[in-house]
Amino acid sequence: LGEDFGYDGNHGPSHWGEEYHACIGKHQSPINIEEHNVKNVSLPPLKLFGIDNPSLSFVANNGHTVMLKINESKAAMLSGGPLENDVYVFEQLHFHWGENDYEGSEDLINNHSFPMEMHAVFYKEDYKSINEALNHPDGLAILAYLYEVSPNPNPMYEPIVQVLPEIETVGNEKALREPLLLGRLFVPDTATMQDYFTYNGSLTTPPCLEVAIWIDFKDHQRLSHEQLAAFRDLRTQEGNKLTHNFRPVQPLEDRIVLHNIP
Ligand code: B30
Ligand code: ZN
Repeated sequence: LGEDFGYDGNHGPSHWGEEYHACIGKHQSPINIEEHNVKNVSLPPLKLFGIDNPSLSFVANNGHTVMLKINESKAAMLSGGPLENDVYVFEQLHFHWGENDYEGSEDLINNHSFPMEMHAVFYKEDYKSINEALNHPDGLAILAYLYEVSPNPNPMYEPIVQVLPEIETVGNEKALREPLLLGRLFVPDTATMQDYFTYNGSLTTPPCLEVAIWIDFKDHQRLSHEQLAAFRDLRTQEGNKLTHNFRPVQPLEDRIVLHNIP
């Protein structure tokens, strides 16, 4: 809360590097993933644990996104795939969106933007807390989900969308009315969970630390226009509508994006 960054004008992404030097680094996120430029690999299975227990959770408006956290600690864990035998603990999930249904995702696929992207942020268990994990290049693993517009609302997201009007003001938080099954948000389709892109990058917001192993699922989730539009009514610290909160893509530099073939 209260970080001095935004998505427009003097505080916009092109100015972040003035205050946060890591933002002009060479391994930044997001990126444009060119499918003809990826390296196909076959990694060990990516595994999620603990996601079948319903968890009490709350959503908060921090002025740059809406963030969902779970009341219990260690509600979900991630391992396998590019993480090998390391275990990562769920910390929070949040969303990035645009002012219309044609933009809003942070990572692009073949230069194509999607109207929304969800980030599920996990920290490496060995580092004990997210704050300590931010000091290490393998500190975070972030699952990225891309959305498409669909004619019908996605019922899995209704518990979140329905409380958005109650957290329009920065600093507001609201418990979800019902316990949430994280597994329903994370793996709607187990069959496609092993089909993803992975690369090393950064936080997409200041301080832009280069500490994240990104895992972008190829399969897309769906939300209706009305569900997407509800996010655009949230307010920033200054009281303006948070109509968009995606960072433009950053140079790939010397990195190689891997595509895991299931
Ligand atoms: S992202 O997934 O790359 N967009 C952080 C984690 C993931 C991403 C961006 C940032 C992060 O942990 N930042 C430092 C902690 N934050 C929390 C936050 O993200 O919201 C700082 C804070 O308040 O206290 Cu602003
Ligand atoms: Zn994010």
